[in-house]
Amino acid sequence: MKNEKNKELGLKLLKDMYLSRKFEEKVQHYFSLGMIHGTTHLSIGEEGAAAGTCEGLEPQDLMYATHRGHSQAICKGIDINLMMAEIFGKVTGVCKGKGGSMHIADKDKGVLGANGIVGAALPLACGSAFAAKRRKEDVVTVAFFGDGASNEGAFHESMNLASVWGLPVLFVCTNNTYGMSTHISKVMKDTDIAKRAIPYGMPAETVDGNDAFAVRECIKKARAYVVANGPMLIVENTYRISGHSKSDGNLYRTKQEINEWKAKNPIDKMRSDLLDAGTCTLNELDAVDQETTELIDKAVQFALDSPYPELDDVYNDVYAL
Ligand SMILES: Cc1ncc(C[n+]2csc(CCOP(=O)(O)OP(=O)(O)O)c2C)c(N)n1
Ligand SMILES: [Mg+2]
Repeated sequence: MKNEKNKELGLKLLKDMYLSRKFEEKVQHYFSLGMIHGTTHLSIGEEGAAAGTCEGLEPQDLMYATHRGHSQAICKGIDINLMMAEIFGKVTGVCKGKGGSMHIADKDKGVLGANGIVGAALPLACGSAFAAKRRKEDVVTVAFFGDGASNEGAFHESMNLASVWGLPVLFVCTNNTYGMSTHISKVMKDTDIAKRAIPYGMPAETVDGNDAFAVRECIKKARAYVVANGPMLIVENTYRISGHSKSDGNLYRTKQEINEWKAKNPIDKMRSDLLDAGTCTLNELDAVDQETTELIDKAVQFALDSPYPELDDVYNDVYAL
């Protein structure tokens, strides 16, 4: 791992993960002050999965994020100022402040939308992948979803359709082992989610979602397969350190479990991997830490300084009344 290329990639992955983490820490802070409305779902602890996946894609690729999609959208390249303003409901937001945390979208960056409906990314991804196939474009669509979503009908219908039609969809499961307060083992007889690809004649790969390098490598290979052959399922094993949503007493899991996963969190892992391999110095890693703190502070300031939309604007961009 000691060459320049890995250094550049490692620092990029680290930057993506720091931006995601610090963005969400600010969201949590301003939410607790009552300055952000609605609800939010944080992905603290899952940043390796988002960063590794997005870095394994090509810029023209498309994706649908989940309800826990801040890190997925940031890593795909949405401007953090515009995203922060969106979550604050400001007119400068990437969706003019009308979408908020669970409806972040930016077509120019290939983010076709986050979604509050669990599992909604999968059928939508079949649609954009169908379009890309018809147009013979070199474009893959990623459908992000959680372990819980893989128990839904939409998951199975989409896997079946994508497989039968040979659609260029990369089904990416962020397996954080919980659906709200329910542990995966209570709702799945066999918790090996990758096996769910077998009946659809689709290949699958399971990867350590806290190892951003490994995820990126896995996604790069999977992308090449998908463009040439059709859909594939990737299961990225990770852990949600943050609570499920705005209020979570963590009554369904132990402090010990959370602490064990905190110790394995993807940012610290990347830092120690880069240090141990001699790829980066401590100063280089700390510089990324510092730079991302400043970038997120600026994003917060941009959001705070931006105005709210005018009341007259409320019915604009509304497609169904
Ligand atoms: C169709 C649907 N059913 C239920 C919900 C309520 N809900 C919101 S998040 C969630 C858990 C989803 O678990 P998982 O897919 O593992 O994603 P995670 O929250 O762990 O990221 C549920 C059941 C919903 N939003 N949409
Ligand atoms: Mg889950």
